[in-house]
Amino acid sequence: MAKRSNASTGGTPVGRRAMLGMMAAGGAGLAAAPYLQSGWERVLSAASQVDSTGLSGLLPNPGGFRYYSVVGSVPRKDATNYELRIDGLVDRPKTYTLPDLRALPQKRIVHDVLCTDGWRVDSTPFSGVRLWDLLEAAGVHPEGKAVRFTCFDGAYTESLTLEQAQRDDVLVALDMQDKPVTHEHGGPVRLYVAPMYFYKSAKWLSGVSVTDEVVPGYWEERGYAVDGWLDGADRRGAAAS
Ligand SMILES: Nc1nc2c(c(=O)[nH]1)N[C@H]1C(S)=C(S)[C@@H](COP(=O)(O)O)O[C@H]1N2
Ligand SMILES: [Mo]
Repeated sequence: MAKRSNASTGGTPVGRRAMLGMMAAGGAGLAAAPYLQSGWERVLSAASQVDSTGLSGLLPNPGGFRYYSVVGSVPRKDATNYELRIDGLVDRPKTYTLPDLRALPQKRIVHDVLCTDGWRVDSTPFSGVRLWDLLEAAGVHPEGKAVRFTCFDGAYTESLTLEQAQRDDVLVALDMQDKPVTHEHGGPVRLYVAPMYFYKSAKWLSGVSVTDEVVPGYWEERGYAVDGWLDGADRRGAAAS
C-alpha cells in the first residue's frame, strides 16, 4: 500500500487519528444501514474527505469496488455544469456537455475490472461514447501520437497511445453497471479502458488532449507502468467490436 501513501495532492491535510475516527464512524454507519450501496458510497466518500493519504481505498465495498481518489474532495458535476474538452493536436477542438454525449451513439462493454491492489469485479457493464468517435470528429493531426486525460478533481491524469485510443473497447463512459456513473465512481463521466488495469480508467474526466508523445499519468509518475495491459489482453491496436 506504500504507493497510495504518496497521494497528497490537494485537499486539507488531516491527521491519521481523524481518518481512523472517520473509518470507525463508517463502521457504525454500516451496522445501522447494512448493504445499501448508496450508504456505503456516503461512508467511503466521507472517509475520503478526511483521508488525504488515499488509505480509504483500503475500505471494502460490498459491490466489490473500492473507492479511490488522490484528493480529499472532488466537486460534484451533473448535466447542468459538466463539460468535456477535446483539444490539443486536433483541427476542431470541441467542448461537450453531458446531454451532447448522451445524444451520441453509445457502446456497451462487459468486461472484468482489475485493480493492481488485487481486487477484481468480474463482468461489469460500462456504456458510453467510444473515445475514438470523439477524436475522429475532432480531426487528429498527423503529429498526434498520444492522448492525455485530465480530471476535474484537479490532480489525476492518465494517458494512452493514439493506437490504444483507437480501440473499440475504450469508452468515455456515462453508465457503469447500467446506471449513470455515480460521483464516487468518477461520474458523471469517467474513462473506461477495458483491456487495462483500472488505474488507466480516469474518474471525473474533464479533458482529452492529443499530444505528440505519451505524458506519464499521476500514478505513472509515482512508479506505475505506463503500460497498463491486463494479463492476456489482446494488445493489437484496434480490438474487434
Ligand atoms: N480521478 C481519479 N481517477 C482514478 C483514480 C483516482 O484516484 N482519481 N484511481 C484509479 C484507480 S487506481 C482505480 S482502481 C480506479 C478505482 O475506481 P473506483 O473508485 O470507481 O472503484 O479508478 C482509477 N481512476
Ligand atoms: Mo487501482
